[in-house]
Order: sequence, then structure tokens, then C-alpha cells
Amino acid sequence: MIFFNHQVQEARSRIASARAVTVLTGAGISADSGVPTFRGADGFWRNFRAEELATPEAFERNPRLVWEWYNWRRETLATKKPNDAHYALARLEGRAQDFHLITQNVDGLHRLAGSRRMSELHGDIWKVRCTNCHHIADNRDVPLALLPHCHTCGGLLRPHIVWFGESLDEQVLANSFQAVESCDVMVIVGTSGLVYPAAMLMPSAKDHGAFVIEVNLDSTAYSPDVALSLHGRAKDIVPLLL
Ligand code: BV8
Ligand code: ZN
Repeated sequence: MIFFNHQVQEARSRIASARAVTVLTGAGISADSGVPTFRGADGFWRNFRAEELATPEAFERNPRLVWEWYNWRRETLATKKPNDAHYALARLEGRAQDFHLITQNVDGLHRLAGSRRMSELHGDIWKVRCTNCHHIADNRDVPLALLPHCHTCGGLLRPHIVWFGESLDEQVLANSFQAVESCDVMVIVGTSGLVYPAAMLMPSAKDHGAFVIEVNLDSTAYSPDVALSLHGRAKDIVPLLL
């Protein structure tokens, strides 16, 4: 159990007195739900790294392999539940005067925990998009047909996810920068800060005067520049911040 050290106390009072709070999460918040992170030891699948498979080139070259990977992740995720950190952020949404959650995760656990004011920067593993007519649909089939096709036009479906080398949705990105530029407090939970442009959100928050709090097991690329670094598991620390 984490003792109520002065850093947690300061984080709590900063959040309680904030007019606007923006939260950025990464794979680390879902680690406590048993979801493998990207760059941890469990970040491999059949000794591929995410960066090798989550690309349009990989999908072009071998759509079956890429769908096998996503199918494996969907099967793994189908049994996972939100943890206390996800639920705490959903509660914070209801309390803070002005709140926005930005997640890099595609696992859908924030929505499952009740978060609504949320931007999914990198898409949603439970949605598919047609490579031909671009229709986007919810799809929770587990397992998926190995090469799923569009019911409307028969085109090959792809995960509705932003791959490396692909641009993020303009509107989602604009909303996210707006949220970090207008908040008093930014809380960053469970991200290594290595993926761009998501990694630009923290510096932007700081430039606009936000008090930045980081929750992470380890030190990260952000640590030297944040106001408070709370080291520990997200499921233990995030509930203490409310
Ligand atoms: C783009 C969907 C414009 C896939 C993802 C060189 C320099 C700078 C940038 C680049 C570069 N080379 C290439 C780029 C651009 C590239 C990029 O940033 N690459 C990185 C690897 C250097 N970015 C892009 O391509 C982006 N697009 O730039 O568009 C453009 C357009 C055209 C041409 C060129 C450029 C698109 C990026 C989106 C990629 N898609 N996800 C999928 O999921 O299938 S990113 C992927 O990484 C996930 O979304 C994940 O969320 C995200 C970030 O990783 P983290 O969440 O931080 O996870 P990680 O494992 O790294 O860290 C976990 C952390 O949790 C750790 O710190 C750990 O300590 C902590 N932790 C663990 N357990 C716990 C915990 N903390 C608390 N409690 C615990 N229990
Ligand atoms: Zn179609």
C-alpha cells in the first residue's frame, strides 16, 4: 500500500482546486488489468515488435499476419476488465469542473469504466474500417474471420487504428491540444512518452502554465520536466488522487 506521502497530498490538492484537469494515459494504465504494454518485456508477439506490425506497409505485405496479431490482442482483451485507475478517472470526470481524458490506448477499457469525455488518439481495437469504402463499424467478433470483409462493398477491412507512419485524426488531435493548453493540471498515467505526436501534449501543457503530475512505475522521458513524479502502480496511485 502506498503511504500518503506529501507528494500525493500535493497532487490531491492541486487536482481538487483545479478549474480544468486533462489526463493523458498510455499502456501502463491497462497493465494492471493484465494487458501487455508495448515496450515492456511482454511487448512481443511471435518475436515481432508492435512497430513492425502496426504499419500500413506490414498490412499491405501480409494482411493475414497483421490480422492474426490484432485477433490475438482482441481475444486477450475480451477477458480484461478496467482496473481501479480507469474507474477513478471516470469518477474524476464527474467531479472536476472541466475535464478531458486523452488516451493512446486502443483497448476500450476507459469507455468500459464509464469515461465519456475522451479522445482516443490512436483509434479503437473494437472498430474496423473498410479499405475500400472507408465505412467504420463496431466489431466485437472474437475470433474475427481471419480476413474480414466489408458487408457493404466486400472490400478488405482493417483495424480502425492509427498505425506508425499514419497521421492521427485532425479533429481528435486539435481537441487534445486544446484540452492540454487550457488546463490548470495535467495528469500523465502509464506512458513512456516515446510516441509522437502524443508526446508533444505534455510540453504544450507546460508551455501554457499547467501543473504536470506523472504517475508511472519508472522514470520516463517526461520525468525531468514534470512538477510531480509519483512512482508506483497506476491502480494504487490514481485512486488516491481523488
Ligand atoms: C505520425 C496503435 C505523422 C497501434 C500506436 C522518430 C522521432 C520522432 C517520431 C518518429 C520517429 N520515427 C517515426 C516517428 C513517428 C512515429 C513515432 O512516434 N515513433 C516512435 C516509436 C519513435 N509516430 C507515428 O508514426 C505517428 N504518426 O507521426 O504521423 C506522419 C505522417 C506520415 C509520415 C510520417 C509521420 C502515429 C503513432 C501512433 C502509432 N500507433 N498505437 C496499436 O496499438 O496496434 S502507438 C502505441 O504506442 C500505443 O498506442 C501505445 O499507447 C503507444 C505509446 O506507448 P505507451 O502507451 O507509452 O506504452 P509503453 O509500453 O511505451 O509504456 C508503458 C509505460 O507504462 C511505461 O513507461 C511503463 O513504465 C509504465 N507502466 C507499466 N506498468 C505500469 C506502468 N505505469 C503505472 N502502473 C503500471 N502498472
Ligand atoms: Zn466497404
